[in-house]
Amino acid sequence: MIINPNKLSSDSKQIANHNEQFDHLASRLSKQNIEVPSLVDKLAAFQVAIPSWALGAGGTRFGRYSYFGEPASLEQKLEDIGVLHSLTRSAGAVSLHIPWDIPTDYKAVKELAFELDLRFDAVNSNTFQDSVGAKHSYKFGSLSNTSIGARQQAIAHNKEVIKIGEKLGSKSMTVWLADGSSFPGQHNFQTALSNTQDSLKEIYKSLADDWKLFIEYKPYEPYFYSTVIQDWGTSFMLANQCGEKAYTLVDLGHHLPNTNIEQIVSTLMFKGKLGGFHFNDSKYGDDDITVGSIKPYALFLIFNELVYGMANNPQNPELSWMIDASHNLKDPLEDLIQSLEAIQITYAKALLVDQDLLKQAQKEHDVSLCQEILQEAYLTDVRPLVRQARLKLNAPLAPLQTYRNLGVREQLIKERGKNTVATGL
Ligand SMILES: [Mn+2]
Repeated sequence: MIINPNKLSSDSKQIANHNEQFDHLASRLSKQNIEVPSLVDKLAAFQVAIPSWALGAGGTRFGRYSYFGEPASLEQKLEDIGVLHSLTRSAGAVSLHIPWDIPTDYKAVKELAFELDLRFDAVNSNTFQDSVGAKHSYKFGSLSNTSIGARQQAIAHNKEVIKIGEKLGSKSMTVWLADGSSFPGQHNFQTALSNTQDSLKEIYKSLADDWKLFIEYKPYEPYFYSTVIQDWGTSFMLANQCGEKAYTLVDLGHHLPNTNIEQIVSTLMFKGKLGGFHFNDSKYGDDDITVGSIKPYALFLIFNELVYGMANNPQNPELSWMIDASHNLKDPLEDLIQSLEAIQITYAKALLVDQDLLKQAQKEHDVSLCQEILQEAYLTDVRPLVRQARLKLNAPLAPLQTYRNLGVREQLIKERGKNTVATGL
């Protein structure tokens, strides 16, 4: 399904309302010496990749409920992302998961992506489940396994993923290693880490000069006692061991409760080693729920460090942004629209922080003023800025409402039926 661009324009009443709100905010911000047009340009340019596994119903350990009309093929997944992108103009990339989404016809897939104005962001390898007919099992690990056969099979898979990405025009691969142990004594920590390091170095050899390797970390799950790449320090160490094309990837949900994620982001950017960033939100753990739905102020503080790093750390590369969420209750497309909205809103708030004034207040140890500066930005209703960016890109002012008005899900069900199931967990 491809939305007719003529159906995306907002009505004159909506536009008049928006103009009034935008003019009011823009004149207020201009008085604070904020360059509103360049801020709107930054918002318009911000693009987030959608993973190919986020378009169907997600499951929990206990069950999975369909939304109907789920994409049954890679082409249909691209079309769904195309719908998101035309509604928001901020989802202009796709992150493929291998082996769930191996293209059968590369030329056709690339042409479709081009037509939908989508580029291929990082490709993702999977050694957290066994593929059909595989010689070795990953039950006791992949890149860290004590069995050399399992390790070699996992290395070969990662190299294959790079090859697939190259054919599509991707420039990076993300490794999230599920390896770990569920019981004390099960792993020799040093052996597991050493095997992982050697395996990653071997994979790294296959990277072209203009490619990046992202190493994602997570402190727990799927195993209960230990994870081989448990935290940013381990990921950072492994990335350094691999070389300058290897980076750490931060996923918001992959931290223990109350971790100061903004400080992690800041440290990594200072060292030029933050390569990728996965958005989601959580209450208890890796809940993978809608961005900004639980801890919007924490997200703002993280974005504040990202914005600071993007402006002050030329040693850090441009980041690969992706939404890594799972949809158990909401229509996945509606949920992703809400996440994209939350990302843009929070980015806009972070761009409002008066960094010069903050630096001065920090120098003078004016702790109260430091807090006031952050709160001033956070409490500003920036939605007119986000809408202005959309207007500039010919996207509807209210994407979710437009999605519903156009009856997108109903049409997808009509086209695809009720029984399609998207690949994924
Ligand atoms: Mn992730």
